[in-house]
Amino acid sequence: MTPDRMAPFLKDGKSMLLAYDQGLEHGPSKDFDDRNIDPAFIMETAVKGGFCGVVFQKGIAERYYTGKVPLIVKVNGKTSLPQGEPISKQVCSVEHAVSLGAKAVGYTIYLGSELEADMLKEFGAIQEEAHERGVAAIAWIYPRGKAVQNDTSKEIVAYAARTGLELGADAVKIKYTGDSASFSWAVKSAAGVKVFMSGGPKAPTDEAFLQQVRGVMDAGATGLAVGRNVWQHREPLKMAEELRKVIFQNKPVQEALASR
Ligand code: FBP
Repeated sequence: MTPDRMAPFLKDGKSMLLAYDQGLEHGPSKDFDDRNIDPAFIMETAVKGGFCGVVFQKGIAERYYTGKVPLIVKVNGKTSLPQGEPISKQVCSVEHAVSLGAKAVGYTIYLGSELEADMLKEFGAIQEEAHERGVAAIAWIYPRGKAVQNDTSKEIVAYAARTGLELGADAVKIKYTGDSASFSWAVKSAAGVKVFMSGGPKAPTDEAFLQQVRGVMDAGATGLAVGRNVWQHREPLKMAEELRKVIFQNKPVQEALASR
């Protein structure tokens, strides 16, 4: 029986994680304003919003992690500056992530990139070390690069999910296909690996975002690992409350929105 290394991040088998590594991935001027540029604000949002975990790169974890929600440390990362086929290499050891209090490490694989072999190999070693140290290995699996035409098709998202299973990830963070029926194929393809939806840019309305989350949960996923749709929201704690209603209380979107 595979040990459930994701247990620290689960409530009744479901989860919502707050991601905050966009400062490295996209740069501060693209995603942040005067409020959410402060990592302390994100840490507070994670605690007050009832999140089951928070995702930081090591530099932010070292300075701002308060220990009040379980920590995931991203152990690879890249900036948006280089052109060409995407690659993200290790920037933090598993040992250091664990010393910061991480209960999981996160690693991004750009599936389909000409450089994917480097990331598959690096993740292989990280997964083994994470498991030796008793923490989960979460794979962000984003199909990307010249060979990838549509990164949210049913086939490619299921391929990403299945790759997580084949590589021994405890959880995968993948993009939504756009509808629950096709996303359920990805969940089936993951065959027991916990599936988290990755958020993406802020949705045009709260209802549109919550409909996606509803679709993800109806497909049998574990939950979501999102950033911008929460901390770019005018009222991040209100959005967190609505997410909790959909994810943990299984409410329809209209009911989750009813308190507005
Ligand atoms: P968002 O919900 O803000 O999209 O965050 C999820 C995430 O995976 C982050 O962890 C990461 O920084 C970002 O998306 C990467 O986005 P991109 O698709 O541009 O690589």
